[in-house]
Amino acid sequence: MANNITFTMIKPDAVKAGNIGNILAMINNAGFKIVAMKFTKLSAEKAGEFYEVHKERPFYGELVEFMSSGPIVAAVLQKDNAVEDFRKLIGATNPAEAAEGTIRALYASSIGENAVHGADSNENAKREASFHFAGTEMFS
Ligand code: FUP
Repeated sequence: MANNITFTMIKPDAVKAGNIGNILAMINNAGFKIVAMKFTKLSAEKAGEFYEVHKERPFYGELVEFMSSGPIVAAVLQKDNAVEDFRKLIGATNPAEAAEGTIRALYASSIGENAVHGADSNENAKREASFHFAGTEMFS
């Protein structure tokens, strides 16, 4: 299973815009199985920890503020080649550059408020999944 999971969040902008259902439908239709999911809200401290890798980047403060500004949906998804295939489904970080039909092209408004997160490697997928979920909360 290790190489076949990815981690995602439906970010506060997409939750606020009422797009949880649309995004989950796209995830299901693309063949991903939801093996863990929660509707939750990150504290600024938790968001800061999650995005620690970006700590030195100029957008870090805004990113942490945005990601803790409202509820999110966190989920672990299972599929062959999950990380790469999910990155394709969500599209480029900047929605202006995201391919047509991708989640970000459809639902993101800017590079900062870009609707969804997708892990960028198998290693990070595992780390991010266990950051948000206990082993007993995942059902593969
Ligand atoms: P991605 O893996 O596509 O989510 O993109 P990154 O890991 O490069 O960035 C993580 C998050 O930081 C993005 F989702 C949004 C935010 N970000 C900005 O706000 N400005 C930037 O220039 C780059 C990223």
